[in-house]
Amino acid sequence: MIAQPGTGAGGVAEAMAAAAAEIDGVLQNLLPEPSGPERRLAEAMRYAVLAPGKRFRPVLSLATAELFAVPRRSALRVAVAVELAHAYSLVHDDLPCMDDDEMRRGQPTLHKKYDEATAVLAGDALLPLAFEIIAHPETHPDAEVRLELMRALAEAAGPRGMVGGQMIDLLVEHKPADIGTITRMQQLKTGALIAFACEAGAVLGRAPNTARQALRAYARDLGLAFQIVDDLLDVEGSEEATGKRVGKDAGLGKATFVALLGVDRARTQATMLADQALAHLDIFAERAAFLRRLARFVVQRSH
Ligand code: GRG
Repeated sequence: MIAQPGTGAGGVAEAMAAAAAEIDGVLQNLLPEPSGPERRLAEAMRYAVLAPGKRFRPVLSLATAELFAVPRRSALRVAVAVELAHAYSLVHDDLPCMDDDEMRRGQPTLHKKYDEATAVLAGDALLPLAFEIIAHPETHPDAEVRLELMRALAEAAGPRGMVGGQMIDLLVEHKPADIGTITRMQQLKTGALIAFACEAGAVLGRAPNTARQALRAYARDLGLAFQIVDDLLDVEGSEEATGKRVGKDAGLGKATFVALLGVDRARTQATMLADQALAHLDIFAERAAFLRRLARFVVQRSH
């Protein structure tokens, strides 16, 4: 179990840390061991993935899987696949041809620590590893369930997901963009993988359609709130807390929720979205207590 319903609001950080430790244990086992002439690749993959991230997306997968009594081993494999896909996107997002960042998760970005070609290859290797893990029978005995997970992850990562969102992101740098464009960009770039993370638990548990739709709606609102807070942290946060450079959006003249709405309205909007996310969990009653705490964590977080 991630957290008992009785855990107070302050318990969310501890519950997330405990789940993150479990996720990291599985990541350690499933990432390739550095050996042979290609050992540099495995070292680079481990450097990027095992760095101290929040593990927010895999924690979401574990929490939704718990709603449907999915065996922990299955849920952890999918959770790890989600984190690998996320880590790949961060490695590529940081490259000089993208955001050109020097710090991530409190340490030099992968291309700074190693080199650009190694960072490209490590990112390239992380995404197929995610699919390889899902495709393995240990993830779920039913091949149709595994196939559905693979299709959904492909959609979340591809042109109708993260990569599509990244394309819009690059196009709106130094250009005015309206709230509709920014919302679409964030739904693809950030929202799609968060939606996959939430729905994956329901797919593993062969949940009824109503439950899946509720989780999709929760994830949609949560993903947008998460991104707005990410934009706010770029303005109000510190490099120490976030582990990455701050103030870069304004420096680039980038259209973000904060640039368009201002800090106060952006915060109000994030809180409203988190409240909306909670409303979608009503059908799960007390069983969704931890998912509710995660929604509150999203708007209260400082990193
Ligand atoms: C496919 C070439 C190519 C690039 C992919 C999609 C993409 C580029 C990058 C998206 C990565 C990114 C910066 C998304 C914004 C979402 C976001 C807030 C990321 C940071 O997530 P956290 O805060 O990070 O969960 P940690 O380090 O805690 O995991």
